[in-house]
Amino acid sequence: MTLIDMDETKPLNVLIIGAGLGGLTAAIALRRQGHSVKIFEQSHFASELGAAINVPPNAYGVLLHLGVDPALNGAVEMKYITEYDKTGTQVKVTDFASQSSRWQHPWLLAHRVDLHNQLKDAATCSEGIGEPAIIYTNSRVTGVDMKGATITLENGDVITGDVVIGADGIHSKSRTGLTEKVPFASGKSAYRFLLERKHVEKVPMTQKIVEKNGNMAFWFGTDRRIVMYPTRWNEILNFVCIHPDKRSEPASETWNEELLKMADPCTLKVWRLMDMDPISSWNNGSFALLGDAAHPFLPHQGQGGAQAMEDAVCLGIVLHKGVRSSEVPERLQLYQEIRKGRAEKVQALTRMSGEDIKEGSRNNLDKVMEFFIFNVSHDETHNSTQIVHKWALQRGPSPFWRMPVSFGPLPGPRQDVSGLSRILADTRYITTSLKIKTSRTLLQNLLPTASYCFSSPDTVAYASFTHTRYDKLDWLRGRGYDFWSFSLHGVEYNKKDGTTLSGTFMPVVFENLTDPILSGRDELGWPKLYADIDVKRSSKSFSMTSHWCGESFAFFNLDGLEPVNDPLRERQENIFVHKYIPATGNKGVADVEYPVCSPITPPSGRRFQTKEGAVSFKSGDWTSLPTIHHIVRRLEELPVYEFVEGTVVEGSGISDLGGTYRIE
Ligand SMILES: Cc1cc2nc3c(=O)[nH]c(=O)nc-3n(C[C@H](O)[C@H](O)[C@H](O)COP(=O)(O)OP(=O)(O)OC[C@H]3O[C@@H](n4cnc5c(N)ncnc54)[C@H](O)[C@@H]3O)c2cc1C
Ligand SMILES: *[C@@H]1O[C@H](CO)[C@@H](O)[C@H](O)[C@H]1NC(C)=O
Ligand SMILES: *[C@@H]1O[C@H](CO)[C@@H](O)[C@H](O)[C@H]1NC(C)=O
Ligand SMILES: *[C@@H]1O[C@H](CO)[C@@H](O)[C@H](O)[C@H]1NC(C)=O
Ligand SMILES: CC(=O)N[C@H]1CO[C@H](CO)[C@@H](O)[C@@H]1O
Repeated sequence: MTLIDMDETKPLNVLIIGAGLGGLTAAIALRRQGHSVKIFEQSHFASELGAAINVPPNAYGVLLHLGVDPALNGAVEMKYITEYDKTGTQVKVTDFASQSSRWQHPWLLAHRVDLHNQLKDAATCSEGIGEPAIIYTNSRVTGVDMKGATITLENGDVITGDVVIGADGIHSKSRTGLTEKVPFASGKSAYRFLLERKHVEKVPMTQKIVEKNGNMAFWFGTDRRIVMYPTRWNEILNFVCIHPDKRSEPASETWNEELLKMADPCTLKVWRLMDMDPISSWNNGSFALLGDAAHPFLPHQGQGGAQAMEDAVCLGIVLHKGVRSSEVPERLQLYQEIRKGRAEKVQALTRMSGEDIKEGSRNNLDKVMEFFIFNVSHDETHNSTQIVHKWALQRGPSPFWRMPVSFGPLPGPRQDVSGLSRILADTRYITTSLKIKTSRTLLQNLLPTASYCFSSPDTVAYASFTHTRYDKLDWLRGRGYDFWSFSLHGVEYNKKDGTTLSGTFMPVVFENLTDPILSGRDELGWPKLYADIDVKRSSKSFSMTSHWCGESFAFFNLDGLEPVNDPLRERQENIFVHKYIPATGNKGVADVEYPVCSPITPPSGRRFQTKEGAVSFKSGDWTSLPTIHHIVRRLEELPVYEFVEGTVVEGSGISDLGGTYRIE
């Protein structure tokens, strides 16, 4: 849905602080929307440290949507999860691949450097959708003006854009404008190192654990755990050893020592695992946080990078092509509404799944599995798309909603797809009405409640059959349709407050197109039904036959039509209809029942008139007209005391009946 004119809007100038996994993914998402993206990275190389990273299905889906496929760059599909106890005894093997049909995308294990390079390429390459993002390395950001979308660099340079994204990681500087909270030590640290698989295979004691491709292995102690998984075409093994801060030395299991001995001291690093309480707001003005800057993650579920990527794809959808600079603050607020609840929930569950195991119990991998099965079942691309769609509808002009409601409001004669009014000035019409004098007593039976009555108690009253042909309707892409109605003149509606409205009561309308039938019934409350309508017209005559599935039941004729030159006094007329919608599953009970008034200005185009005319009906029986026999029978039984006149009016410009209202 498009609420804005794409041609009129300029791309946004996006400034991203930090070229980590989150900042780069955001750059890709935003360049693909046609925006102009600049990234400011403090480090010289803007390259990742070694070690590997999980790309769970929720993140893989995001990356594929953005045209980045880590599997093409050596990321390995996780196929098995093997659990060991602390002595190295195998406890359980889960065939993970057999479960993966639950998600659209597999679970990948990527080398961080490979993934980072791939994202950097996708953000900055000259091919691809949109303008390449520009990365400024060695550009440490020291200040942010959130309202003015302005950043200050360490060297004093000041840069202003339309939006600033703080993707500067766990020790975010840009976050300090939003909160005084800072990360705290979680009590655990992690060694991370990489080994070549071929070396591990050579050692008899460790050979067994690397037999299978795509195998993720866990060793559980009470307050420590080791996670190992392969990456880069299954040739490299990534180890994470999580343990209490105070014991930053390896456990003395022999196989464990064996592995550590193999690690290259240059790649072996100790990381203090930091945590942070949720902050109350991620955004202010034209500034928003993303990734670890907004929600630092513990590593237990491989969701830190994944949530940063979900943030990034959401940002691209919220700040889609065509968004104006002035809309940025409200859209960043929407971004927070979409993302904050989920990211912080996943963060809390990650924390729980890293808790120490109680003495005597096996491990908490079942809990971990349950969490991640649930939490990776999320598709942020599609989720954000739907939410932004709904949000956009709510703030546009309010169009009519009617069935089916699943897809949003329906365009109709009174509103286009974004709720704006239609142009009806070009619509051509020909209206032919045949007025008769007939029995007031019979007509009175057609009034649905005692609040409607004839203004005169005479035994005669006037009624009209009116056929109209519309052409060049904007809302039907220039097409038209035919309809005819029956109306009772000289009717009053007596309101409960004692006042009275005068007008014409319309018991039924037949139309030969479904769309106006449905919009007219639902939006206006007009009693419309379907019928085929055939019209023959010459300069002097008019004839109409109406059919239901080939069965003719209504016949109107006029002869001797002559042009009339006296100007018509335009006077507004009240058309009364009785809106009624039955309650589902509750016969005879209405969900909705009330009187409706459509004020109408009679057509004032070229007029022709005659006194020669006839109306007749053929009601047949319930076999020939199984759905409308009772209606036609009532029309058929009306005596024509006098054919009063026939009138044809031709012109252009019609009302959309937008002034229709509920009487009470
Ligand atoms: C041991 C460990 C294991 C992990 N394993 C996984 C895993 O398997 N799967 C997973 O999804 N996540 C994992 N994570 C978490 C994941 O690494 C982070 O959540 C993710 O990197 C966050 O991305 P980011 O872009 O928000 O931040 P970062 O990747 O930290 O990037 C921030 C960037 O901003 C730059 N920067 C900082 N300050 C400034 C400044 N003032 N000016 C300019 N630039 C600045 C930094 O140099 C950096 O490049 C793990 C984390 C740890 C510690
Ligand atoms: C944004 O920050 C300003 C200045 O600190 C503050 O007054 C304002 O309340 C903040 N707005 C929101 C929406 O948080
Ligand atoms: C979209 O995500 C939110 C949480 O972020 C969730 O509450 C909602 O149910 C999701 N919608 C769908 C259709 O999955
Ligand atoms: C409605 O009837 C007219 C004939 O009067 C015909 O020209 C037109 O095509 C019909 N419209 C539809 C949608 O059948
Ligand atoms: C955000 C989210 O979906 N969190 C879910 C993660 O999994 C747990 C356990 O299944 C659910 O309770 C959370 O709602």
